[in-house]
Amino acid sequence: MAFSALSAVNGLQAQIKDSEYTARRTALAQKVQNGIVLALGSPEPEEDFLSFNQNSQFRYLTGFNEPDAAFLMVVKNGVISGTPILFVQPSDPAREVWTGHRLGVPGVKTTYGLEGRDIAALKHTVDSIAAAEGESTLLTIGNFGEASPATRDAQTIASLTSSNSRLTVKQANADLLAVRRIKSPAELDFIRRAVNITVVAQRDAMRLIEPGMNEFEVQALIEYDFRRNGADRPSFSTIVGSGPNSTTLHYNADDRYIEPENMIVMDIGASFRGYAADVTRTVPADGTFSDVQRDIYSAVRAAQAAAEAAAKVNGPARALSDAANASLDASLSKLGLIEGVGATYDCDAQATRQCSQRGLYYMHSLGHGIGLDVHDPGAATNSGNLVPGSAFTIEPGIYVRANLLDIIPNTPKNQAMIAKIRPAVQKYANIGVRIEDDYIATDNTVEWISRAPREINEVEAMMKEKWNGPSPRDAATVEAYRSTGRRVP
Ligand SMILES: [Mn+2]
Repeated sequence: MAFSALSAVNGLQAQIKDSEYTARRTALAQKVQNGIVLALGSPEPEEDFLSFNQNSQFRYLTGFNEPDAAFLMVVKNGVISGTPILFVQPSDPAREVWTGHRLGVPGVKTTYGLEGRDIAALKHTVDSIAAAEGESTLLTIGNFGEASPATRDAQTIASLTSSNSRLTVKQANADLLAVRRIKSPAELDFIRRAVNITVVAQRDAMRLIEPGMNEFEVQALIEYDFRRNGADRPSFSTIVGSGPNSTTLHYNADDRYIEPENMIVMDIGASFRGYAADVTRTVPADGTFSDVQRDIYSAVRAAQAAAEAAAKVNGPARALSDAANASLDASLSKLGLIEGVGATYDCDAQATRQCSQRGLYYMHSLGHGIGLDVHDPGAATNSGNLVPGSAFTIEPGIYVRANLLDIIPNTPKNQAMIAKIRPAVQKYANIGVRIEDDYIATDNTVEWISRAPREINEVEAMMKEKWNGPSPRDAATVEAYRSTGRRVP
């Protein structure tokens, strides 16, 4: 696969246009065919100290960023019937002293071109539309976690339908997720912005890091870079994991003092206008890879390069995982961490199942889609094809946990394996490496868009640069922020 040259991101689309929101709703209508679609926005956070974030499904469908909203449209034979309705909180100047501006019902028409109604009228509206249309299927989009107690959204749907026994409720989350798989040019621009900001933070973190520093100092710089460049927030909890913490996949306590011999995994992502980046770099605390660090790092980087080489537009995403797995098997075997290519172990104490020995060190999948969610629907690196408009990560890793040999089921086969791999596990203990990059499939190429240093010599050179304050703000990014409305005035 040929990666295209670093793309200039200048022809920025200022925002996602009304016509694109209409196209998204039209695509959903086509998918569901018939029914009343009801999407629930996120509630005002109950804890005072949390910021409001609209859920991705509602944001995708409406672009509306206030709490306690709902969206309703009637679909007949795959076509939207009438004008969709956006239910919002009323504008109340006295209350807005506390909450800030609310668009209010009249603003819905002028800002969104939808019919606006007070959220208090939701139940009445559902009942009357169901009666008038003779429609009996309510297609719901929201947070319907199956865990008990029922989520707020599930309770809302239950109360909406409690007095209307003719209404059958069907979840339509999956239908909307399917529509979200392929990103529009405007969405890809937002993703690029988020990625560019994240790359700046990775570079600055490499310049800053030195032994004796705490993980939270690195986290603070990363998140400072995010916000000062216009990111909304981190798109997930910033992971800065040093030494043993580098082997914990979702470590985010970020409060350990960094020692000279540590590897440091930095798995970070900015969110820009709602769109997520997800970029991981792993660096040696003292700025120079030791031999053991180099062994593991090179194995991970080789697996990533193998996956990249297998990435073809419209080609199967599975090919990427296959290539990475083959590369990791060869490397792990050479390092003595597994008994050989394709070797297995008993993954339960009854020895009923065999698992790849590779999985002792690499226990996650190769990648995932990125978009409004950091784990977004889309042709990721384990299923489907890399169709144009796919945005995804490739992120192999090797994590040698110090206690690995103590947590493997105790069977004869495993004991034999442990005897063979113990020296290598001890040699590489507490080294965790993940390298994660972001990619976009265009019409004719798969483009690498997260160009932070990643070869060993590049990382070492970046870490030798003297820390001299954060990188200057990028003029194009500032302009992108200025020209990108939040739609809600
Ligand atoms: Mn990721």
